[in-house]
Amino acid sequence: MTAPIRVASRPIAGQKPGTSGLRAKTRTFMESPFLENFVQAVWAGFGGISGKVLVLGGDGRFFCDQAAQVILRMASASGAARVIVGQNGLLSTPAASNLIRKRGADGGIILSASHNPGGEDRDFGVKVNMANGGPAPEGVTKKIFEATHGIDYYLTLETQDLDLARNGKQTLGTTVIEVADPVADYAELMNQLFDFNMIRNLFKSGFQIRFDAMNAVTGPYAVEILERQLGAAAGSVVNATPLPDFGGGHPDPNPTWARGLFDAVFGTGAPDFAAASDGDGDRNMILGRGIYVTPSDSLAVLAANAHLVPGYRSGLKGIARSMPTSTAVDRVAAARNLPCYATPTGWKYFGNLLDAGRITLCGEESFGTGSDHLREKDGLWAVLMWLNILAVTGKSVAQTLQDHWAEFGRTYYSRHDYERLDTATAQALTHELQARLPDLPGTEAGPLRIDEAVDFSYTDPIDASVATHQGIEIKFAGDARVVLRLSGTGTEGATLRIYLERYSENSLSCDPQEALAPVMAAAESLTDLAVRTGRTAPDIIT
Ligand code: VG1
Ligand code: CO
Repeated sequence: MTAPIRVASRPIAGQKPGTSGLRAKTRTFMESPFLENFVQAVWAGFGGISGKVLVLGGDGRFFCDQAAQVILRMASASGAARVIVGQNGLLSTPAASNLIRKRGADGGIILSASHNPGGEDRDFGVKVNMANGGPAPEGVTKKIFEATHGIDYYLTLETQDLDLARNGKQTLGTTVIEVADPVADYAELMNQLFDFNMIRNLFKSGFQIRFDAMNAVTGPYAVEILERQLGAAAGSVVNATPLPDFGGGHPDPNPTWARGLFDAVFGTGAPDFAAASDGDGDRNMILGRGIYVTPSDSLAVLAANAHLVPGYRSGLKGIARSMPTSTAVDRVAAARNLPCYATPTGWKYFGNLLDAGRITLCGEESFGTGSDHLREKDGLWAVLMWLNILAVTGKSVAQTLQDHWAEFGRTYYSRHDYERLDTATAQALTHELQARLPDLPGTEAGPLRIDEAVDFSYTDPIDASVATHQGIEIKFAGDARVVLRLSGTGTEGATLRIYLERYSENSLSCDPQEALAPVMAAAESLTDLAVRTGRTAPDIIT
């Protein structure tokens, strides 16, 4: 048996407080002891891991395999009783969340930088999840953050790498390492929530789907569930093999990075339904023949139709959205008399509401949708929700949206991202705007009049914890709104996100960017963006 060894170490820089993990350049992670120190700090965040059960997996990006071995040795050295690892180190974020919950584990580690590109010169990340299957809350990330600064050693073993291709149990020191099929338990959960027979019949009737796994982790899940179990035509799932560099692309399901799929639904021979997921499988983009569904509209449509799906037949307890997500879902909640919460950006804020049974459904404008079945957003789940609903109603995606807008009105929505900005410039811009907020109501911003201007803060209704400075929200007369916030997940400079929204009772039926032009003009006049950043157009529009 191998005895733990203590390796002298030094504190690390780069950990942002507040994020439920750590994202950095892959090369930074590869430079020992960067990863080791963060992992040792994570053990501190868990209050030690002696005798505990952990789940470990990743999205298969470059360095995942080596990082998994480092973490297994460290888990054993610190006395973990058992680590459940996805075969070949693979687990999508939702599958990891499911395993943690199903196996009653004390927590988990997911090796992924999500939608950020992978490779030796790109990004890597370590996400930390708790016993409820959800991202670590602020209290724990704070502990981890503090530990990264004080650390002066880490514990590991001197052993050979384990064979993670072989399912079953092995031992490492006194720790049981259980290599598990990454797909099986997740597929079983989907079988419980959805009417697989009905979806099977939909495909039998000739309904065509194209699912783009973007060379990332959802490939094996989508092939098993959509093609093998539900009978979608072979080849419906494209880019299905997880690659260390995701084929050189950004595994980010949006109109820019999933351009091919986007173009396919607007071209000849378009499938009835198309969808894509991100690096770690927690995001989804939904498309239909000739139509792109904004994530905010998708959440609203799912909320309005969830009762058609077996897992949600008894109705929803409540709904939550991140504050920058459009208010489309609020209108559904109001019509159905359901509580509706607006939380800060990031899935961790939904955890308490889900655990307390206050909400059933939640989502973010950033292609994230989920429910109380897990404590992470879930890409394939959203796809199956849509398929189950379409199988019941017999409508197309386009018709579903038309009908939704006819009933609830249409909330035009778009997010403009300005990436790799000079950090000081971006911070100065937001700080100055924050300082001006009290004076803004009643004044004009470009073509619009400001009604309300707030620096969003959130008090958790369950534990009363407070999160401040979660985005600048400016509401205009005429049911329009702009939100500005700086990204917490970028790894280069600063990313400014501008969220634009405008409601119309009787659908303006024109291009969303046209409908939102006055809101963008107002944002420009409030920020002097072009002059200050030298940018005249966003890098990404979703
Ligand atoms: C982005 C999204 C946010 C999401 C987060 C993690 O954060 O805007 O809604 O929860 O990514 O998603 P930010 O701080 O860059 O805006 V994932 O798929 O990377 O776990
Ligand atoms: Co993700």
